[in-house]
Amino acid sequence: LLELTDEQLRERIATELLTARDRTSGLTDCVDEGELTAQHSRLMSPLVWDLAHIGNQEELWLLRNVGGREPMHPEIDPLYDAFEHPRAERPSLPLLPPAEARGYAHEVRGRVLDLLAGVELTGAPLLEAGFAFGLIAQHEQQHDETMLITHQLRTGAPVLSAPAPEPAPADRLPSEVAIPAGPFTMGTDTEPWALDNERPAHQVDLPGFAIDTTPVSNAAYQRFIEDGGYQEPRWWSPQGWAHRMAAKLTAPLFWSRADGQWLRRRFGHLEPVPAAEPVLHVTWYEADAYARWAGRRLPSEAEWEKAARHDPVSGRSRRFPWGDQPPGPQHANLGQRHLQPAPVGSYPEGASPYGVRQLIGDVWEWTASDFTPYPGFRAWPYREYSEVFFAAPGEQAEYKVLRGGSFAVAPVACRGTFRNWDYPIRRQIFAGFRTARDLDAS
Ligand code: AVJ
Ligand code: FE
Repeated sequence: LLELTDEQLRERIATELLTARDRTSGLTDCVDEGELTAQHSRLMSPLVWDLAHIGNQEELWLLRNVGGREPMHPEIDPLYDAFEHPRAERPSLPLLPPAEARGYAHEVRGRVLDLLAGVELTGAPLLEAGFAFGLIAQHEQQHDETMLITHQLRTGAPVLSAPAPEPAPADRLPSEVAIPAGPFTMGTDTEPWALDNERPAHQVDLPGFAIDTTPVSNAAYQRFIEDGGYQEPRWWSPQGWAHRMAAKLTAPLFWSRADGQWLRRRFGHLEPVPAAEPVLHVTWYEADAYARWAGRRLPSEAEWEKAARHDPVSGRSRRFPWGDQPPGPQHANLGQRHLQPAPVGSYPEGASPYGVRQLIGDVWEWTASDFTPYPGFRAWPYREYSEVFFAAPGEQAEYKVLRGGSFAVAPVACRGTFRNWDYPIRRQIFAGFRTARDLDAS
């Protein structure tokens, strides 16, 4: 982005906005009005809420804050403020009906494209390298992932389809990669569209560790199940065991057992659980228990980022595991090209300098870390993006960090520094994990 001419930057912004809107339409045009306004799970908003919220945030940040325009429909703002109404409440709000919600988002977009044609993309910090536009393209794509989660929770005949990923190459991979002790640069000052919680860049010195070459597969996870992993409190943290009992967890979400084999429901299709795919739809507690059972642990997010970005030859941190070039289909399973993760060992061209694979794309990876601010963090451009999710001083953190992005994450909303977070009990999200261990401890 920093090397683009002004005209190229405007084109890039327009393309990212269009890409996001195409995806939003694809996720909302395939179901009828009843399905758009229904709540498919208490954990999720009706799809029609996400649709108008996308338009409302775009109006707020681009038309009002950047463009100085008057509010279009000030009376609807509170309905689409995520902090005023928790998800469970949203279906009972007087939401814009589907046609109005679509019309509103469409009208905002038309005005935003007019604004983009005339606005200076520098000067004010909000406009530097088109940041506010990048924020809004990422925001829409994040809600597209949220809507895809709603689709996965919905029951009924399938409405989405996509080709399956290719089988993984047949090369033999070591199960883990050693990352020697030493400092690396975590976070960023230079990524133009990085969000506040990815900043600032800072040095972190880590002891040596080893990390799995690939995410944990369904086959490996089934061994944990078959070994009685869900029946053995010793593998679980106390909170994890309490949750496992209360929620009666016995397998990943969407799995069922029939005729001695594991099946899963995926976007309306019932199919055998593919052994070679990364495990998906597990809580942090299950990931943590699996790791202990395997004699290992979850990586910290600093370890994850060092494995993903540190180039031991140059000593610098890359934007992505494979280098600084934006993600292509040869690097990673991103952007909902597929509706599932690719088999473990896929994407050799996306490997990090240390040879770790599939760090970007496929499944969000739970890390051991709580969601906390980096030293020198400044909330930008609003406290509600990240800051309100950090624990208050002296309080126990509520959120765990996930890294890397899933098959449902768009390239614009994904990079080696990107941080996601959620409650450790969540598993409708597209989350899996990989494990690690201390190097010195054998
Ligand atoms: C970063 C994925 C946790 O969906 O709650 C969307 C992104 N922030 N609208 C979320 C977000 C405001 C956020 N996550
Ligand atoms: Fe939002």
